[in-house]
Amino acid sequence: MTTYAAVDLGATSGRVITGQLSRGRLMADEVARFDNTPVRVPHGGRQVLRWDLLALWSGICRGLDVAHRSGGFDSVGVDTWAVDYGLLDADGALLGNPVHYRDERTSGVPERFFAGLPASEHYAVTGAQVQPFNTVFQLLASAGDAQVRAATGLLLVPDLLSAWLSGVQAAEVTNASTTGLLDVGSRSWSRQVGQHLDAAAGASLSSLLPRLVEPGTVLGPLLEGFGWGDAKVVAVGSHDTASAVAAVPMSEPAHAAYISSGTWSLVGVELPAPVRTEASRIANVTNELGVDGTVRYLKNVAGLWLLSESQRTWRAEGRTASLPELLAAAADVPTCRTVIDVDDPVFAAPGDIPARIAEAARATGQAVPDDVAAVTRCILDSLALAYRRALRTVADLSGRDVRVVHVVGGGSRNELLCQLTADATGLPVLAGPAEGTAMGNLLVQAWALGDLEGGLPAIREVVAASTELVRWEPTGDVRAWDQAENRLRDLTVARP
Ligand code: LFR
Repeated sequence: MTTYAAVDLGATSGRVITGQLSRGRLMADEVARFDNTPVRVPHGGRQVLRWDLLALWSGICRGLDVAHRSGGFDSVGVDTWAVDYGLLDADGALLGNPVHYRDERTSGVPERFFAGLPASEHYAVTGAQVQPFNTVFQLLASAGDAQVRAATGLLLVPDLLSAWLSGVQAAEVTNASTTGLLDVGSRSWSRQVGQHLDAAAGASLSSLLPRLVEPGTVLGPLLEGFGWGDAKVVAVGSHDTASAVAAVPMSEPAHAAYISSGTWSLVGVELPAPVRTEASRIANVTNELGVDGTVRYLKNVAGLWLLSESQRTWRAEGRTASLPELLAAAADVPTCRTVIDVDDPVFAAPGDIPARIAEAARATGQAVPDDVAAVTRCILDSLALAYRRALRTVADLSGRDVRVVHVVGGGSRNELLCQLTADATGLPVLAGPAEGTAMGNLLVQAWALGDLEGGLPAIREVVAASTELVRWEPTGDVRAWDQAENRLRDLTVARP
Protein backbone atom coordinates (compact mmCIF):
# COMPACT_ATOMS: atom_id res chain seq x y z
CA MET A 1 0.00 0.00 0.00
CA THR A 2 1.31 3.47 -0.88
CA THR A 3 2.15 5.73 2.08
CA TYR A 4 2.19 9.50 1.73
CA ALA A 5 3.89 11.78 4.27
CA ALA A 6 2.64 15.31 4.88
CA VAL A 7 4.80 17.95 6.51
CA ASP A 8 2.40 20.61 7.81
CA LEU A 9 3.85 23.63 9.59
CA GLY A 10 1.51 25.97 11.44
CA ALA A 11 2.21 29.17 13.30
CA THR A 12 2.61 27.43 16.66
CA SER A 13 3.56 23.84 15.80
CA GLY A 14 4.69 21.54 13.03
CA ARG A 15 3.63 18.00 12.30
CA VAL A 16 4.46 15.02 10.17
CA ILE A 17 1.43 12.94 9.24
CA THR A 18 1.39 9.76 7.20
CA GLY A 19 -1.60 8.55 5.24
CA GLN A 20 -2.78 5.67 3.09
CA LEU A 21 -5.79 5.21 0.85
CA SER A 22 -7.94 2.21 1.58
CA ARG A 23 -11.28 1.53 -0.15
CA GLY A 24 -11.92 5.17 -0.92
CA ARG A 25 -10.97 6.40 2.54
CA LEU A 26 -7.90 8.13 3.86
CA MET A 27 -6.32 6.66 6.99
CA ALA A 28 -4.03 9.27 8.52
CA ASP A 29 -1.68 9.13 11.50
CA GLU A 30 0.23 11.91 13.17
CA VAL A 31 3.73 10.52 13.65
CA ALA A 32 5.46 13.61 15.05
CA ARG A 33 4.64 17.03 16.43
CA PHE A 34 7.09 19.75 17.40
CA ASP A 35 6.87 23.34 18.58
CA ASN A 36 7.26 26.30 16.30
CA THR A 37 8.65 29.09 18.45
CA PRO A 38 9.55 32.26 16.58
CA VAL A 39 12.51 34.19 17.97
CA ARG A 40 13.43 37.87 18.20
CA VAL A 41 16.98 38.62 17.09
CA PRO A 42 18.69 42.03 16.99
CA HIS A 43 19.17 43.35 13.46
CA GLY A 44 19.65 46.94 12.32
CA GLY A 45 18.89 48.36 15.77
CA ARG A 46 15.62 46.39 16.20
CA GLN A 47 14.52 43.08 17.62
CA VAL A 48 13.38 41.37 14.43
CA LEU A 49 10.89 38.48 14.66
CA ARG A 50 12.14 35.43 12.75
CA TRP A 51 11.16 31.82 12.18
CA ASP A 52 13.62 29.36 13.72
CA LEU A 53 13.86 27.43 10.47
CA LEU A 54 16.66 25.08 11.48
CA ALA A 55 14.72 23.99 14.57
CA LEU A 56 11.73 23.32 12.29
CA TRP A 57 13.94 21.41 9.86
CA SER A 58 15.25 19.27 12.68
CA GLY A 59 11.64 18.51 13.76
CA ILE A 60 10.77 17.59 10.17
CA CYS A 61 13.78 15.28 9.87
CA ARG A 62 12.94 13.57 13.17
CA GLY A 63 9.35 13.14 12.01
CA LEU A 64 10.30 11.70 8.62
CA ASP A 65 12.72 9.40 10.41
CA VAL A 66 9.84 8.06 12.52
CA ALA A 67 7.73 7.69 9.36
CA HIS A 68 10.56 5.77 7.71
CA ARG A 69 11.01 3.45 10.69
CA SER A 70 7.28 2.78 10.98
CA GLY A 71 6.79 1.31 7.53
CA GLY A 72 8.38 3.92 5.24
CA PHE A 73 6.81 6.43 2.88
CA ASP A 74 6.58 6.70 -0.89
CA SER A 75 6.11 10.44 -1.22
CA VAL A 76 6.30 13.60 0.84
CA GLY A 77 4.73 17.05 0.47
CA VAL A 78 5.24 20.24 2.48
CA ASP A 79 2.75 22.99 3.34
CA THR A 80 3.14 26.02 5.60
CA TRP A 81 1.71 29.52 6.11
CA ALA A 82 2.09 31.89 3.15
CA VAL A 83 4.12 34.97 2.11
CA ASP A 84 7.42 34.34 4.00
CA TYR A 85 10.60 33.32 2.23
CA GLY A 86 14.27 32.51 2.61
CA LEU A 87 17.02 34.20 0.61
CA LEU A 88 19.62 31.99 -1.02
CA ASP A 89 23.23 32.55 -2.02
CA ALA A 90 24.79 31.39 -5.28
CA ASP A 91 25.38 27.90 -3.83
CA GLY A 92 21.71 27.62 -2.92
CA ALA A 93 22.48 27.98 0.80
CA LEU A 94 20.06 29.82 3.08
CA LEU A 95 21.12 33.36 4.05
CA GLY A 96 19.74 33.80 7.57
CA ASN A 97 16.48 32.79 9.18
CA PRO A 98 13.34 34.00 7.34
CA VAL A 99 11.61 37.01 8.85
CA HIS A 100 8.16 36.33 10.35
CA TYR A 101 5.18 38.04 8.68
CA ARG A 102 4.15 39.45 12.07
CA ASP A 103 7.39 41.44 12.27
CA GLU A 104 6.79 45.16 12.09
CA ARG A 105 9.26 45.89 9.27
CA THR A 106 6.56 46.45 6.65
CA SER A 107 4.61 49.16 8.42
CA GLY A 108 4.17 52.05 5.97
CA VAL A 109 5.69 50.06 3.09
CA PRO A 110 2.49 49.40 1.07
CA GLU A 111 2.00 53.19 0.86
CA ARG A 112 5.54 53.54 -0.57
CA PHE A 113 4.91 50.77 -3.09
CA PHE A 114 1.64 52.27 -4.28
CA ALA A 115 3.15 55.73 -4.70
CA GLY A 116 4.47 54.54 -8.09
CA LEU A 117 1.88 51.95 -9.12
CA PRO A 118 -1.80 52.66 -8.49
CA ALA A 119 -3.36 50.03 -6.23
CA SER A 120 -6.11 49.52 -8.81
CA GLU A 121 -3.54 48.55 -11.47
CA HIS A 122 -1.81 46.17 -9.09
CA TYR A 123 -5.11 44.50 -8.16
CA ALA A 124 -6.19 44.25 -11.80
CA VAL A 125 -3.17 42.00 -12.35
CA THR A 126 -2.58 40.16 -9.08
CA GLY A 127 -6.09 40.14 -7.55
CA ALA A 128 -4.19 40.15 -4.26
CA GLN A 129 -5.41 41.71 -1.03
CA VAL A 130 -3.20 44.33 0.55
CA GLN A 131 -1.76 42.99 3.78
CA PRO A 132 1.39 44.75 4.98
CA PHE A 133 3.11 41.37 5.18
CA ASN A 134 2.71 40.37 1.51
CA THR A 135 6.03 39.17 0.09
CA VAL A 136 6.27 42.12 -2.27
CA PHE A 137 6.16 44.57 0.67
CA GLN A 138 8.60 42.51 2.74
CA LEU A 139 11.04 42.59 -0.18
CA LEU A 140 10.70 46.33 -0.59
CA ALA A 141 11.13 46.86 3.17
CA SER A 142 14.40 44.93 3.17
CA ALA A 143 15.84 46.10 -0.17
CA GLY A 144 18.85 47.75 1.47
CA ASP A 145 19.80 44.77 3.67
CA ALA A 146 23.19 43.17 3.05
CA GLN A 147 21.53 39.73 2.81
CA VAL A 148 19.19 40.89 0.07
CA ARG A 149 22.08 42.36 -1.86
CA ALA A 150 24.01 39.10 -1.53
CA ALA A 151 21.04 36.91 -2.55
CA THR A 152 20.82 35.25 -5.93
CA GLY A 153 17.59 33.40 -5.26
CA LEU A 154 14.48 33.32 -3.08
CA LEU A 155 12.19 30.47 -2.07
CA LEU A 156 8.92 30.67 -0.13
CA VAL A 157 9.15 28.63 3.08
CA PRO A 158 7.48 25.38 1.89
CA ASP A 159 9.35 25.55 -1.42
CA LEU A 160 12.59 25.98 0.49
CA LEU A 161 11.90 22.89 2.60
CA SER A 162 10.93 20.93 -0.53
CA ALA A 163 14.20 22.05 -2.14
CA TRP A 164 16.13 20.81 0.91
CA LEU A 165 14.39 17.45 0.47
CA SER A 166 14.66 17.16 -3.33
CA GLY A 167 17.36 19.56 -4.50
CA VAL A 168 14.80 21.10 -6.89
CA GLN A 169 14.04 24.82 -6.64
CA ALA A 170 10.57 25.93 -7.75
CA ALA A 171 7.70 28.13 -6.59
CA GLU A 172 4.40 26.30 -6.22
CA VAL A 173 1.61 28.59 -7.49
CA THR A 174 -0.92 28.44 -4.64
CA ASN A 175 1.59 30.05 -2.33
CA ALA A 176 3.14 32.22 -5.05
CA SER A 177 -0.29 33.84 -5.45
CA THR A 178 0.06 35.35 -1.96
CA THR A 179 3.23 37.23 -2.86
CA GLY A 180 1.53 40.14 -4.65
CA LEU A 181 3.82 39.45 -7.62
CA LEU A 182 1.76 36.92 -9.58
CA ASP A 183 -0.64 37.49 -12.45
CA VAL A 184 -3.52 35.52 -11.03
CA GLY A 185 -5.24 35.21 -14.42
CA SER A 186 -2.33 33.55 -16.23
CA ARG A 187 -0.92 31.86 -13.10
CA SER A 188 2.54 33.27 -13.92
CA TRP A 189 4.85 35.96 -12.47
CA SER A 190 3.78 39.45 -13.52
CA ARG A 191 6.57 41.19 -15.36
CA GLN A 192 4.87 44.56 -14.85
CA VAL A 193 4.64 44.23 -11.07
CA GLY A 194 8.17 42.79 -10.89
CA GLN A 195 9.54 45.77 -12.79
CA HIS A 196 7.73 48.16 -10.51
CA LEU A 197 9.15 46.44 -7.43
CA ASP A 198 12.67 46.64 -8.89
CA ALA A 199 12.26 50.35 -9.66
CA ALA A 200 10.89 51.12 -6.17
CA ALA A 201 13.65 49.06 -4.51
CA GLY A 202 16.47 50.29 -6.75
CA ALA A 203 17.55 46.65 -7.12
CA SER A 204 16.66 43.69 -9.30
CA LEU A 205 14.58 41.76 -6.77
CA SER A 206 12.16 40.15 -9.20
CA SER A 207 15.06 38.23 -10.72
CA LEU A 208 15.27 36.27 -7.44
CA LEU A 209 11.96 34.51 -8.17
CA PRO A 210 12.19 30.85 -9.30
CA ARG A 211 10.17 29.05 -11.96
CA LEU A 212 6.58 28.17 -11.11
CA VAL A 213 4.93 24.75 -10.78
CA GLU A 214 1.30 23.76 -10.26
CA PRO A 215 0.27 21.71 -7.21
CA GLY A 216 0.45 18.00 -7.95
CA THR A 217 3.86 18.28 -9.63
CA VAL A 218 6.43 15.64 -8.71
CA LEU A 219 9.60 17.66 -8.07
CA GLY A 220 11.90 14.64 -7.95
CA PRO A 221 13.14 11.90 -5.64
CA LEU A 222 14.47 12.59 -2.14
CA LEU A 223 18.12 13.58 -2.18
CA GLU A 224 20.49 10.83 -1.19
CA GLY A 225 21.87 10.80 2.31
CA PHE A 226 18.69 11.02 4.39
CA GLY A 227 18.41 7.25 4.62
CA TRP A 228 14.65 7.29 3.97
CA GLY A 229 14.70 5.62 0.55
CA ASP A 230 13.82 7.29 -2.72
CA ALA A 231 10.35 8.69 -1.99
CA LYS A 232 9.05 11.29 -4.43
CA VAL A 233 8.92 14.90 -3.27
CA VAL A 234 5.62 16.40 -4.45
CA ALA A 235 4.69 20.08 -4.69
CA VAL A 236 1.28 19.95 -2.96
CA GLY A 237 -0.95 22.95 -2.30
CA SER A 238 2.06 24.31 -0.42
CA HIS A 239 0.07 27.19 1.04
CA ASP A 240 -1.65 25.61 4.05
CA THR A 241 -4.91 27.33 3.15
CA ALA A 242 -4.79 25.81 -0.35
CA SER A 243 -4.39 22.34 1.15
CA ALA A 244 -7.19 23.02 3.65
CA VAL A 245 -9.61 24.26 0.98
CA ALA A 246 -8.79 21.27 -1.24
CA ALA A 247 -10.12 19.17 1.65
CA VAL A 248 -13.37 21.08 2.19
CA PRO A 249 -15.99 18.40 1.49
CA MET A 250 -18.25 20.67 -0.58
CA SER A 251 -20.75 18.64 -2.52
CA GLU A 252 -21.98 21.77 -4.32
CA PRO A 253 -19.16 24.36 -4.47
CA ALA A 254 -21.51 26.79 -6.25
CA HIS A 255 -23.65 27.07 -3.11
CA ALA A 256 -21.05 26.65 -0.39
CA ALA A 257 -18.65 28.89 1.48
CA TYR A 258 -15.79 27.79 3.71
CA ILE A 259 -13.94 29.00 6.76
CA SER A 260 -10.48 27.56 7.17
CA SER A 261 -10.27 28.07 10.89
CA GLY A 262 -6.92 28.07 12.65
CA THR A 263 -4.47 30.79 13.62
CA TRP A 264 -6.23 32.78 10.89
CA SER A 265 -9.77 32.39 9.65
CA LEU A 266 -9.88 32.36 5.88
CA VAL A 267 -13.44 33.02 4.81
CA GLY A 268 -14.39 32.55 1.19
CA VAL A 269 -15.77 30.69 -1.80
CA GLU A 270 -14.15 28.69 -4.58
CA LEU A 271 -14.35 30.12 -8.09
CA PRO A 272 -13.25 29.03 -11.56
CA ALA A 273 -11.74 32.47 -12.30
CA PRO A 274 -10.61 35.51 -10.29
CA VAL A 275 -12.79 38.53 -9.50
CA ARG A 276 -10.67 41.64 -10.01
CA THR A 277 -13.26 44.40 -9.94
CA GLU A 278 -12.70 47.73 -8.25
CA ALA A 279 -15.40 46.89 -5.68
CA SER A 280 -13.52 43.71 -4.83
CA ARG A 281 -10.26 45.62 -4.41
CA ILE A 282 -11.88 48.18 -2.13
CA ALA A 283 -13.32 45.37 0.00
CA ASN A 284 -9.77 43.90 0.12
CA VAL A 285 -10.94 40.44 -0.95
CA THR A 286 -8.10 38.31 -2.25
CA ASN A 287 -7.87 35.88 -5.17
CA GLU A 288 -5.50 33.10 -4.21
CA LEU A 289 -4.79 30.20 -6.52
CA GLY A 290 -6.16 26.81 -5.56
CA VAL A 291 -5.52 23.19 -6.42
CA ASP A 292 -6.68 21.91 -9.82
CA GLY A 293 -7.02 25.27 -11.56
CA THR A 294 -9.34 26.87 -8.98
CA VAL A 295 -9.35 30.29 -7.33
CA ARG A 296 -9.84 30.84 -3.60
CA TYR A 297 -11.77 34.07 -3.35
CA LEU A 298 -11.52 34.94 0.34
CA LYS A 299 -11.00 37.39 3.14
CA ASN A 300 -8.40 37.05 5.87
CA VAL A 301 -10.13 37.40 9.22
CA ALA A 302 -8.10 37.27 12.41
CA GLY A 303 -8.56 33.81 13.82
CA LEU A 304 -7.99 31.71 16.91
CA TRP A 305 -4.67 33.50 17.22
CA LEU A 306 -6.51 35.97 19.46
CA LEU A 307 -7.53 33.17 21.80
CA SER A 308 -4.26 31.20 21.73
CA GLU A 309 -2.28 34.38 22.35
CA SER A 310 -4.64 35.24 25.26
CA GLN A 311 -4.16 31.74 26.68
CA ARG A 312 -0.40 32.28 26.48
CA THR A 313 -0.77 35.49 28.50
CA TRP A 314 -3.04 33.86 31.08
CA ARG A 315 -0.72 30.90 31.51
CA ALA A 316 2.22 33.24 32.09
CA GLU A 317 0.11 34.91 34.81
CA GLY A 318 -0.61 31.51 36.36
CA ARG A 319 -4.33 31.60 35.48
CA THR A 320 -6.59 28.82 34.21
CA ALA A 321 -6.43 28.68 30.45
CA SER A 322 -7.40 25.20 29.28
CA LEU A 323 -9.59 25.47 26.20
CA PRO A 324 -12.48 23.23 27.39
CA GLU A 325 -12.76 25.22 30.63
CA LEU A 326 -12.62 28.55 28.84
CA LEU A 327 -15.30 27.51 26.34
CA ALA A 328 -17.59 26.09 29.02
CA ALA A 329 -17.38 29.32 31.01
CA ALA A 330 -17.72 31.52 27.90
CA ALA A 331 -20.95 29.74 26.91
CA ASP A 332 -22.67 31.34 29.94
CA VAL A 333 -21.69 34.91 29.05
CA PRO A 334 -24.49 36.83 27.25
CA THR A 335 -24.16 37.10 23.45
CA CYS A 336 -22.31 40.13 22.04
CA ARG A 337 -21.97 41.96 25.37
CA THR A 338 -18.67 43.37 24.12
CA VAL A 339 -17.54 43.15 20.50
CA ILE A 340 -14.28 44.24 18.91
CA ASP A 341 -12.96 44.67 15.40
CA VAL A 342 -10.80 41.53 15.30
CA ASP A 343 -8.95 42.81 12.23
CA ASP A 344 -7.73 45.97 13.91
CA PRO A 345 -3.92 45.91 13.39
CA VAL A 346 -3.56 46.50 17.12
CA PHE A 347 -4.27 42.77 17.63
CA ALA A 348 -1.76 41.54 15.03
CA ALA A 349 1.55 41.49 16.92
CA PRO A 350 2.34 38.96 19.66
CA GLY A 351 1.68 40.20 23.22
CA ASP A 352 -0.98 40.81 25.85
CA ILE A 353 -4.19 40.47 23.80
CA PRO A 354 -6.57 40.60 26.84
CA ALA A 355 -5.10 44.01 27.78
CA ARG A 356 -5.56 45.25 24.21
CA ILE A 357 -9.17 43.99 24.20
CA ALA A 358 -9.83 45.82 27.48
CA GLU A 359 -8.40 48.97 25.95
CA ALA A 360 -10.57 48.58 22.82
CA ALA A 361 -13.67 48.05 24.98
CA ARG A 362 -12.91 51.16 27.06
CA ALA A 363 -12.21 53.24 23.95
CA THR A 364 -15.59 52.28 22.49
CA GLY A 365 -17.54 52.70 25.75
CA GLN A 366 -18.45 49.01 26.06
CA ALA A 367 -18.34 46.72 29.09
CA VAL A 368 -14.71 45.78 29.75
CA PRO A 369 -14.46 41.96 29.75
CA ASP A 370 -13.14 41.41 33.26
CA ASP A 371 -12.42 37.69 33.46
CA VAL A 372 -11.14 34.89 31.22
CA ALA A 373 -14.69 33.77 30.35
CA ALA A 374 -15.76 37.24 29.25
CA VAL A 375 -12.61 37.78 27.19
CA THR A 376 -13.04 34.38 25.52
CA ARG A 377 -16.67 35.13 24.71
CA CYS A 378 -15.78 38.57 23.38
CA ILE A 379 -13.23 36.99 21.01
CA LEU A 380 -15.63 34.29 19.78
CA ASP A 381 -18.61 36.64 19.32
CA SER A 382 -16.39 39.11 17.50
CA LEU A 383 -14.99 36.39 15.23
CA ALA A 384 -18.51 35.16 14.38
CA LEU A 385 -19.52 38.73 13.62
CA ALA A 386 -16.50 39.18 11.36
CA TYR A 387 -17.33 35.89 9.55
CA ARG A 388 -20.86 37.10 8.92
CA ARG A 389 -19.57 40.30 7.36
CA ALA A 390 -16.85 38.59 5.31
CA LEU A 391 -19.27 35.96 4.00
CA ARG A 392 -21.73 38.57 2.90
CA THR A 393 -18.94 40.49 1.13
CA VAL A 394 -17.52 37.50 -0.78
CA ALA A 395 -21.00 36.27 -1.71
CA ASP A 396 -22.09 39.71 -2.99
CA LEU A 397 -18.92 40.37 -4.95
CA SER A 398 -18.75 36.91 -6.52
CA GLY A 399 -22.48 36.59 -7.13
CA ARG A 400 -22.55 33.28 -5.25
CA ASP A 401 -25.74 32.13 -3.53
CA VAL A 402 -24.28 30.64 -0.35
CA ARG A 403 -26.51 28.12 1.42
CA VAL A 404 -24.07 26.34 3.72
CA VAL A 405 -20.82 27.20 5.49
CA HIS A 406 -18.12 24.55 5.84
CA VAL A 407 -15.68 24.98 8.70
CA VAL A 408 -12.40 23.04 8.46
CA GLY A 409 -9.27 23.10 10.62
CA GLY A 410 -8.77 23.14 14.38
CA GLY A 411 -11.58 25.67 14.84
CA SER A 412 -14.10 23.11 13.55
CA ARG A 413 -13.73 21.40 16.94
CA ASN A 414 -14.65 24.60 18.78
CA GLU A 415 -18.34 23.87 19.33
CA LEU A 416 -19.20 27.27 20.74
CA LEU A 417 -17.59 29.05 17.80
CA CYS A 418 -19.41 26.77 15.30
CA GLN A 419 -22.76 27.51 16.95
CA LEU A 420 -22.07 31.25 17.07
CA THR A 421 -21.05 31.16 13.40
CA ALA A 422 -24.34 29.49 12.47
CA ASP A 423 -26.26 32.00 14.61
CA ALA A 424 -24.46 35.08 13.27
CA THR A 425 -24.64 34.07 9.60
CA GLY A 426 -28.12 32.52 9.77
CA LEU A 427 -26.73 29.57 7.78
CA PRO A 428 -26.13 25.92 8.64
CA VAL A 429 -22.51 25.15 9.49
CA LEU A 430 -20.92 21.83 8.54
CA ALA A 431 -17.89 21.28 10.76
CA GLY A 432 -14.95 19.06 9.76
CA PRO A 433 -12.47 17.77 9.02
CA ALA A 434 -10.29 19.27 11.75
CA GLU A 435 -7.27 17.89 9.92
CA GLY A 436 -8.21 19.43 6.59
CA THR A 437 -4.77 20.79 5.76
CA ALA A 438 -3.01 17.48 6.29
CA MET A 439 -5.72 15.62 4.36
CA GLY A 440 -5.48 18.04 1.44
CA ASN A 441 -1.70 17.69 1.44
CA LEU A 442 -1.83 13.86 1.50
CA LEU A 443 -4.55 13.57 -1.15
CA VAL A 444 -2.81 15.88 -3.62
CA GLN A 445 0.15 13.50 -3.32
CA ALA A 446 -2.15 10.55 -4.05
CA TRP A 447 -3.43 12.43 -7.11
CA ALA A 448 0.14 13.32 -8.24
CA LEU A 449 1.20 9.69 -7.97
CA GLY A 450 -1.77 8.54 -10.05
CA ASP A 451 -3.46 6.70 -7.14
CA LEU A 452 -6.49 8.97 -7.27
CA GLU A 453 -8.11 10.07 -10.51
CA GLY A 454 -10.46 12.96 -11.00
CA GLY A 455 -8.70 15.89 -9.33
CA LEU A 456 -10.45 18.04 -6.76
CA PRO A 457 -13.90 16.35 -6.84
CA ALA A 458 -12.24 12.98 -6.23
CA ILE A 459 -10.13 14.40 -3.39
CA ARG A 460 -13.27 15.78 -1.75
CA GLU A 461 -15.13 12.51 -2.14
CA VAL A 462 -12.38 10.78 -0.17
CA VAL A 463 -12.48 13.50 2.50
CA ALA A 464 -16.26 13.16 2.81
CA ALA A 465 -16.02 9.37 3.10
CA SER A 466 -13.30 9.68 5.75
CA THR A 467 -14.89 12.34 8.00
CA GLU A 468 -17.87 12.60 10.36
CA LEU A 469 -19.21 16.08 9.69
CA VAL A 470 -21.09 17.84 12.49
CA ARG A 471 -24.01 20.03 11.48
CA TRP A 472 -24.88 23.22 13.41
CA GLU A 473 -28.19 24.93 12.72
CA PRO A 474 -28.72 28.64 13.41
CA THR A 475 -30.54 29.22 16.69
CA GLY A 476 -31.57 32.21 18.70
CA ASP A 477 -32.42 35.69 17.70
CA VAL A 478 -30.56 37.03 14.70
CA ARG A 479 -31.42 40.58 15.84
CA ALA A 480 -28.77 40.39 18.58
CA TRP A 481 -26.22 40.01 15.80
CA ASP A 482 -27.74 42.78 13.67
CA GLN A 483 -27.54 45.11 16.64
CA ALA A 484 -23.99 44.09 17.48
CA GLU A 485 -22.94 44.65 13.88
CA ASN A 486 -24.45 48.14 13.87
CA ARG A 487 -22.89 48.91 17.22
CA LEU A 488 -19.44 47.85 16.02
CA ARG A 489 -19.81 49.83 12.80
CA ASP A 490 -20.74 52.98 14.73
CA LEU A 491 -17.99 52.53 17.30
CA THR A 492 -15.00 51.72 15.14
CA VAL A 493 -13.31 53.10 12.09
CA ALA A 494 -14.71 51.28 9.04
CA ARG A 495 -12.26 48.69 7.73
CA PRO A 496 -12.72 47.02 4.35
C1 LFR B 1 -2.89 30.69 7.37
C2 LFR B 1 -2.13 31.60 6.42
C3 LFR B 1 -3.05 32.54 5.67
C4 LFR B 1 -2.09 33.64 5.34
C5 LFR B 1 -1.37 33.79 6.65
C6 LFR B 1 -0.03 34.42 6.59
O1 LFR B 1 -2.01 29.88 8.09
O2 LFR B 1 -1.38 30.86 5.52
O3 LFR B 1 -3.68 31.97 4.55
O4 LFR B 1 -2.71 34.82 4.91
O5 LFR B 1 -1.26 32.46 7.15
O6 LFR B 1 0.86 33.66 5.84
